[in-house]
Amino acid sequence: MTKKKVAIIGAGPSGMAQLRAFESAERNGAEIPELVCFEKQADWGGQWNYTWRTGLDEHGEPVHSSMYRNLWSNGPKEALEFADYSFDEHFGRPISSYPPRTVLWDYIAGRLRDADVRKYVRFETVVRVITFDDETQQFTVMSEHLPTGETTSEIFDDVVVASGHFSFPNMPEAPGIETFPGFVSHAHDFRGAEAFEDQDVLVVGSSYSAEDIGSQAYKMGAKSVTASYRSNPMGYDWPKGFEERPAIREIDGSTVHFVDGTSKTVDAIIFCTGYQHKYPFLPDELALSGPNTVYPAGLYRGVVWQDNPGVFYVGAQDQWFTFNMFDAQAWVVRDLIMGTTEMPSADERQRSIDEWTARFNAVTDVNSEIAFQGDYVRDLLEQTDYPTFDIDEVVSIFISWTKDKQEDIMGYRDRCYRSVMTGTIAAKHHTPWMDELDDSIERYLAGHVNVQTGEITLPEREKTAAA
Ligand code: FAD
Ligand code: NA7
Repeated sequence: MTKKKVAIIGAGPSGMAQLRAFESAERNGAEIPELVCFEKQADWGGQWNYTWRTGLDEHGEPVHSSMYRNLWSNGPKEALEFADYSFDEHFGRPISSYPPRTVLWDYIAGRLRDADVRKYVRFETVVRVITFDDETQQFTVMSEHLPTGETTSEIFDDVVVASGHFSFPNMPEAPGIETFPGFVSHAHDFRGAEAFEDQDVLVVGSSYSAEDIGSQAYKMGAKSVTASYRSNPMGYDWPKGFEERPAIREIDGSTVHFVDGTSKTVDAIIFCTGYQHKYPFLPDELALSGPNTVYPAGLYRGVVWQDNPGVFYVGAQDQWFTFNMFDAQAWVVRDLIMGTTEMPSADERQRSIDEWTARFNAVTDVNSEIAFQGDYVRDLLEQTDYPTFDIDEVVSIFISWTKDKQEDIMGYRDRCYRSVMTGTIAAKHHTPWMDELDDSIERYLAGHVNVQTGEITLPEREKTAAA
């Protein structure tokens, strides 16, 4: 019998989880399908593989990453830790609860370093078109190798879509914006706030990006930061110079008028208005669409495309849980593809979708949404052999984290949590987040702070450079 052939689109954390899931089955003696993972960037890590470019990359391809230079984890690492590869195992000692991007990239990549799965990834290769043949029940995947422009068409039995959904901006209209003489951008193209020093900055939106890009601007010395909300303010106890206003009514030159009758003159406007589900390589009957939610419509167990169970999505949800949820999903997808778990009938899948949709519709607030996602992950873990972990503890970490932010929005990243996987208590970082302007892994892992003198021991390489 010929081996099944599986296409994985994207080698971000979700695609990497899928590779790890198959590799773990192989390590346990199973014969795994033939795998091809297509990744349009030159390295893996998805959003965590930062690129300085905005707009189009060196190949004229839209830049995938919405990441920025100075990003530090916006949630405690103890909530995203892999159950099969702890932070202790990777770093050999406790690290803080909110590491910068470079450190998280190192952790994600570190898990696969000895796993021999890189051979499955075709880097700098973008998937352009996928079609499904009703007769053969197979997919044709057309891809392009970006450096050479060479195109290839191949047949696959299953397709795992792991291309992320924080890449295509949702960019609304604002009346009069065409007269605005300052800087206008979307969070997707934001790479750093240093240029906002002494400027009046407006961020539009009231979710993670508005909160963090506004905070970055404040940290880098903006004269003022204003956040404009459509539905509800973030409501944090913002420092002086940081305030929230309701929706924009109109923009007149540099002056932004809000619906409450107030106005503010600003130098820069950054739309932090979220992203679209967009899968330009898929025909519309296979492409997920709709709002960014914890239970997107049309997916059995959040991963199987109900109308074509040869298409799987990993990481398509709005995310409280991230890396360990992608793992749980990838393990379940692996079992369904390999037939270790039988694919339920369309009716059974629909019954499950209806049941979970009803539960999702009963979600009323942040805490119940976190608990909902916890229950969802628990349900996945019950289906597969991914190492189980204490979901209730992760849910309570998320709830404490939301309280930490209410108490100190500029200082919450200095707090420490206990690992659900190993019990290790996070180390206190040597420098408060607000004062730390260097987010390199070398600086992050550098020695320790002398509590008497406040002196930080730097690694040899930096000592030499400084001499
Ligand atoms: P992505 O990371 O987006 O990776 C998708 C991959 O698919 C990319 O490598 C891309 O190049 C590739 N790809 C896309 N289209 C194609 C194609 N057609 N052909 C070939 N390859 C393709 N999560 C946290 O847990 N903590 C945080 O602090 C945090 N901060 C974030 C900050 C920002 C600015 C953003 C945007 C997200 C943040 N997230 C955070 C959430 C983040 O999305 C997840 O951590 C994670 O990166 C999602 O992984 P993914 O693999 O699903 O998608
Ligand atoms: P989100 O979490 O999807 O939030 C989008 C925000 O944009 C949200 O506050 C929306 O307000 C707001 N929005 C959307 N459309 C508009 C318009 N037309 N006008 C004003 N405001 C609008 O996206 P983020 O970028 O913050 O976060 C996505 C991921 O990136 C996340 O995982 C982070 O880790 C990083 P609403 O509340 O719906 O009225």
